[in-house]
Amino acid sequence: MSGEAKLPKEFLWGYATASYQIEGSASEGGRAPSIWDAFCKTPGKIRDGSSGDIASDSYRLWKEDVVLLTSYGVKAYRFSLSWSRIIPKGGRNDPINEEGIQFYRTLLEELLHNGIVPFVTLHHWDSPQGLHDKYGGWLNKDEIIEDYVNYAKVCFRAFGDIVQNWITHNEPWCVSLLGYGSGRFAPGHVGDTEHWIVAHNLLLAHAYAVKAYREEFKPAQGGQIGITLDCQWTIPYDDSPENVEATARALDFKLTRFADPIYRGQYPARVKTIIGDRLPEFSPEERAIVQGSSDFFGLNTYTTHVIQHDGDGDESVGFVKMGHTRSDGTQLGTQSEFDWLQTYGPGFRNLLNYLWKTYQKPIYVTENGFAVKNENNVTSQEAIHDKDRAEYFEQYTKALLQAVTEDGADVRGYFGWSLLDNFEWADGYLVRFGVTRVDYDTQRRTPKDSAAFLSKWFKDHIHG
Ligand code: PNW
Repeated sequence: MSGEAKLPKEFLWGYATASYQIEGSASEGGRAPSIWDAFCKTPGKIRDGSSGDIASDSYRLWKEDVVLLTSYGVKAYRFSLSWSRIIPKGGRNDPINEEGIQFYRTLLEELLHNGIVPFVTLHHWDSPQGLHDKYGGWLNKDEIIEDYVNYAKVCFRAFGDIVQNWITHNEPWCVSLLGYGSGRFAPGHVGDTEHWIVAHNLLLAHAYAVKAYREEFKPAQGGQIGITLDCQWTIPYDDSPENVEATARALDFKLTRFADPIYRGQYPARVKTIIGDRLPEFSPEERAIVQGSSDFFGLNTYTTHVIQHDGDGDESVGFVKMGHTRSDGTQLGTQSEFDWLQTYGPGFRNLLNYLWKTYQKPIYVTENGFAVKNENNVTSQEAIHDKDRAEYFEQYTKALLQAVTEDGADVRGYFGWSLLDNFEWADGYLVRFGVTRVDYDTQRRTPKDSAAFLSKWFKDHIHG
């Protein structure tokens, strides 16, 4: 492969997972329920009526998962901690569950032993049900900030000597909008006011946890800490002024509303104008703590959306219609199992460039992946030949390489979503994102073709 452009030697690649989606053993080892355990028990919320009670059984099979990661040749692994495994009731005066600490400590040591760099997410949606019952969870600003910061500090203390990469929250947009706006995710609230409050409180909790890390732990531990935001690239349906404006608005309502406070200290003007006084304000002290509170840009991205203005549409996304159909009637790319996801590599390249130019922070792509259409309805033997997923990764790695080596974007890592088929939230086990097939009857893991593609691609495209 000599002569061909390559990623720098230090570039990290691997896979991402999340505690509630893979661990199972929901009532084992001292763990107490999270808001997702409760949500799954509400009839009608999960499409196949399932839950994460067993999931991909990784609480028991974690060692097999590390063997799998090693066999794939990854350099890094992103996973999340279950807050209610570590502090079952969740609060700052509640007891710590040593068994939970031990579980993650052992996993971390095994990863390091195999030369795999851990990226640890503190909050990937499974906040303790105890705090939700006690004071309304993310809606209660003062309480949740204190309890979240306490939880974060427990983790920095327990693992910070061997963890150098921390992520505070995964996708505050999903937590707030889907949890407290559309109600599609836990805890299932519906409305147009709460989700702005929750988003604001997530930003503050993140910022105060980062402050605590930087002041109390970083001097000795020396790691980095940041947040992961989700964003899809947006392109206008046509060049009409209203669709061009709608495209900028779509980005503001998805991304800038989180990224601008964090990297620039303020909410975007377009969002303020539309949401008015339902958008909470930062006090000067809070603003100062939120601004500059991420050492890197953690990015989850899956697709590109074609945007049209939609005056009567959904306020929460900025009155836009999102799709994949261009004005000439063609589709952007290959359709996945999800309506919202089609393959479109060039959008990924544009997004990386946009983020690097706009925020000037090193980027880690903390999730990127594809759900092959109908993969759940075929046999394991058929599913492992996941051509559409491998082609997706082929396009996205190409875009990544171009963004880094041709355009100069500072991207330092890439995590495919996901290591394993797992519990896909409101879609239960019906939608699969894994590069590894999981047979849920036996929990047997079988590598898919896409895993082989990524292993080889990164082997060939990182400087030795
Ligand atoms: C991300 N949407 O979630 C999450 O971080 C993962 O836990 C999840 O499994 C993965 O993407 C695949 O869905 C999303 O509706 C959930 O646009 C919903 C959306 C996007 C991302």
